[in-house]
Amino acid sequence: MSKQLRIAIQKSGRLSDKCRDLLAQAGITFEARTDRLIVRAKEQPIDLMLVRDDDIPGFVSNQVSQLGICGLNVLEEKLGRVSQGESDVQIIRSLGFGHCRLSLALPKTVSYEGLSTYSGKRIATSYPNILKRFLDDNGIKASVVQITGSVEVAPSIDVADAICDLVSTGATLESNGLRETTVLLESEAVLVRPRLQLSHDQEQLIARLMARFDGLGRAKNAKYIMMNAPKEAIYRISQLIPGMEKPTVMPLMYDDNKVAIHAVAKEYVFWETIEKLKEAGASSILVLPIEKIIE
Ligand code: PRT
Ligand code: ZN
Repeated sequence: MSKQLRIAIQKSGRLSDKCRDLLAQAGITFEARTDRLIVRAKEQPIDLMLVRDDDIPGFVSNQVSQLGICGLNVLEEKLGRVSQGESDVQIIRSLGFGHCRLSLALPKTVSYEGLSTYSGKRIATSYPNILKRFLDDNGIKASVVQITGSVEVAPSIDVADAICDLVSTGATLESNGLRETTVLLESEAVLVRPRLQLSHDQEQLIARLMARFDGLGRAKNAKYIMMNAPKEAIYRISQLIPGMEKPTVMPLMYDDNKVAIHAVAKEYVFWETIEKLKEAGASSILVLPIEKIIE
């Protein structure tokens, strides 16, 4: 049974840097630049497969790789309703980057009167499977025109009457005179693995990686807050700090009336919170980033 764990990520594209950063933060680093398909990690029995994002679902499904990172959009296009558990591939983490949505859009000149507006229309897309499922689910009969790139220009060159494409800011639709009407799928990058049990070593490596990802996830918005405060303000202050567990309270030298308060705030600390801390009597407030939280 194999000891080596393969992780498939996008070779070059919107997700590549974020994937490498995430792995690096989890302590797994690879040669910075390479044209090879498989790169060995420096510290662990882990190989990185650098491939097109479209190949990642299939590689994980066939267990060519035991972990993969790709957009939910690609995953559900290639393997069906994975997020509803209908696949031999399982989503084990949503990664909080690569956010976008798969949407239907019409030329602005066409008025939208509900989903039935798409009946009988030609819809251009690179996501024919998700689109067909959506149309079937909603009882809409339309023809799906499969295009691999520049979907947004299809209506203007009369290849289609409407499109179904990824949208992030909406600028591409806007500059092509299109209006988003319906979101089919909200997507972000997800970490996937085969549903079936892997070798003991591979399962152990995955568990270790997950613990590291969770430690990073917990630390994402967390801050370490330090301040001085009058003794009588301790309770008020502990209520102001978001997501705080018990603070550490320490005496201050040469000042019996004040204490030092140290605490981990597990949620985002807004400027408003700091201002309220000051109003409650806190001074010398320091807010520091936290790299990892291991519980
Ligand atoms: O070469 P390879 O096949 O690996 O890459 P690719 O060209 O197929 O994918 P890539 O790198 O463009 O995108 C990888 C993944 O990033 C996608 O599968 C999504 O999960 C995610 N993602 C996030 C996006 C966007 N945001 C996005 N905005 N993918 C594409 N777009 C495109 C969209 O297709 C449209 O053309 O950006 C345009 C719209 O953007 P806005 O901001 O104008 O709305
Ligand atoms: Zn692709």
